[in-house]
Amino acid sequence: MACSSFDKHNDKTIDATMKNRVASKENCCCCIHLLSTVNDTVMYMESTILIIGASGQIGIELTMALRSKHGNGKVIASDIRPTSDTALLQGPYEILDALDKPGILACIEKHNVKEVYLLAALLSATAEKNPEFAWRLNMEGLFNILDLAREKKIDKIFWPSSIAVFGPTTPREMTPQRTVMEPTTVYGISKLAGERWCEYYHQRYGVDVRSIRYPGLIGYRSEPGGGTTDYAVDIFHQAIDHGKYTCFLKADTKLPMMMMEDAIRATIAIMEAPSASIANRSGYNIAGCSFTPEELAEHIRKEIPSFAISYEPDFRQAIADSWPGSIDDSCARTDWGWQSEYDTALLSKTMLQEITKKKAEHIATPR
Ligand code: AKB
Repeated sequence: MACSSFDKHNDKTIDATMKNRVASKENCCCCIHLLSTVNDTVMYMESTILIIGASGQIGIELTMALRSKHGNGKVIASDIRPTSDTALLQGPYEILDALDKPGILACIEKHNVKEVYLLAALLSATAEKNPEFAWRLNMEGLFNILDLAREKKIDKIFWPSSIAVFGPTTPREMTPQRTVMEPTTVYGISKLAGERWCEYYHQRYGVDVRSIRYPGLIGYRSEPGGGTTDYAVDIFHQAIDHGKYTCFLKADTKLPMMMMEDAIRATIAIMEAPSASIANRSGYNIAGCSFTPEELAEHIRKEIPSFAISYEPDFRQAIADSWPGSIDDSCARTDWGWQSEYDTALLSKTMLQEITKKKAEHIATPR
């Protein structure tokens, strides 16, 4: 929702005080208008939010959520390739490479962007196949945005971290916010380094950057892309389509997971929290639920009794084995009021219901 004074300004009638305050930037309680004069007429442009990597698993849902909150025109979705996704095309869509700083700056200036959600990254499994590029994308992409904030081109950044910052020497259960962190994957190393840089840019340059250590994210609207936790989305599609699933992790591999609705709520909540309440400028632990493939299969059997699961662990098993089984998120709860809503039973039920509904709609309206 735009701030109430926006309506006042919306008809382009700017009062005398406003006119006197003409400068390049105007702070208007919760939104910022870019002001300039053309032939003595004050022009303004409402500030916008930019999502880089909007076509990914989180990006699509975050774009939808932020657009329904602020309006379609206020949220610029962007990704490296054109999209045919109708949700992303409800508002502005830009082709943007996270590694192209001049391109990002041009987009920021064009749309008067003040907040950036940087989601473009290679996830754990894909990153292991191309470590050099993963390191480059995950780190250079972050520096581009941190530097734009340091240069005062933008005011606020969201950057996702992950449970991958932890490693085999980390306490596995109820992993604390601050603990031993020796990640063994290139993705985890890039996220841990990124967290330290976020903290550094905040301490040294006052950059307002906020971050969450996402667990595995489970959603029905968008596909995951290249993570170790992806099985927990695919399993629902295979259960509905074929009644069986072959899992690339072992039956007893417990990992922290979270329903996408919870993850989006957490992301928006941390970004809306007063700056003073964000005591931690690296990444916050947040917990949803934890389960093993076998436990998830049991939940699926409550709806599809004949569902069968088999196990063929691959290289992703070693990644999963290096990660925690459950997370202590008390700092996020205390600092900005985080509270998850989905346990494994509700997650499983919602996934089965919504995917079934989506598939039925797709059959009813073939493209
Ligand atoms: C992955 O599996 O790589 C991601 C993550 C836990 O960050 N879902």
